[in-house]
This record gives sequence, C-alpha cells and structure tokens, in this order.
Amino acid sequence: MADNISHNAPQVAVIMGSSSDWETMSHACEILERFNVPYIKQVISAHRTPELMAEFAHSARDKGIKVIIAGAGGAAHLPGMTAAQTTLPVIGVPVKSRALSGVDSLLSIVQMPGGIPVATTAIGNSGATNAGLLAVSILSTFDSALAQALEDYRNELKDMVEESNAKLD
Ligand code: RP5
Repeated sequence: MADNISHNAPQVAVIMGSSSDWETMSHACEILERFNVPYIKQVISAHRTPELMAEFAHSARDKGIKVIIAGAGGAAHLPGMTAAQTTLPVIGVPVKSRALSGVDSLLSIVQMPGGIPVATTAIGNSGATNAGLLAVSILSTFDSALAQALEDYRNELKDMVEESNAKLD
C-alpha cells in the first residue's frame, strides 16, 4: 500500500497511521473511486515516521494535492500534525481503537487549538465514508461535474429511503 498511486494527477491524499487503519480508510477510497477522483494512499505514522510526515505535508500542495484525508487511532497525532505543516484542508478520521473504541482517536483529532483546523468526522467506517464525501464536496466547489455527481448521489440515498418505505407497505 505504501506510496501507491491509484490514478494519475492525484487531487486527494489518503494517509493513515498504520496498515491496520486500512480496513477503515478503504471506505474513503471507495467514495473517491465512485466519484472518479484521482487519489494516492499511503501509510505515514506521526510517531514512527515523523520526518516522512513533515516531508509529505510540506510538499503536498506543490504536488497538486487539494485535500488531505488523514486517519489514525489511539493518540491520533497524524491529522493535526499534518495540518500544522500545510495550509491544505485536512479531514481527520478517528479510527476505532482496540482500547477505547475510538473515543481516544476522536478527542485527539477533534480538539485542535484555534488556528490549525482539522475537519473531524465520526469514528470508524462512517467517518471514512464521510471524509471521502467531504473531499469530493470541497473539490466540487470548482468542478460542476462533481457537483452534479454529488446531487445524483443524494438522490440515490433518497430513492433508497423511498424504496424501503415501499417495502413496508
Ligand atoms: C496509530 O496507532 C495508528 O493510526 C493505528 O490506528 C494505531 C495502532 O497502530 P498499529 O499498532 O496497528 O500499527 O498510530
């Protein structure tokens, strides 16, 4: 998975603190693939590879990345420390941890001091899905085709509710 370029000209970088985060973070990548958004995915650990994290954050904008999705669990420093070293938007995904079910991850990521924002999602798979959708939404502010694709996605969700109600009848 390391430094795996999934498509050309990546616009989103999906980074995670460990390969054990992939099961969660794959849900963000599924959304990016569904919307045909080019992305890269990479394991970068805030505490095991701090120099790599700094190099990645400092160079991301020059490489054409527009949004960073960062997932981590436990004492989850990766999203905040990445945000500290780039002015790109960073979306943090709290990965469900073994010890505290992700509450530790959530609080580590969400409570950024004013000045360095991290847009934090819910814990776990839903959070990763929403991180992908939020990245698409950010990109859609200057891409009308993506904006239309998001409208279509919302309509699909609406249709699913209507279908489930029809089954109740
Ligand atoms: C964090 O520690 C990672 O983001 C992961 O969620 C957690 C556990 O990592 P492993 O011990 O599974 O590598 O850095």
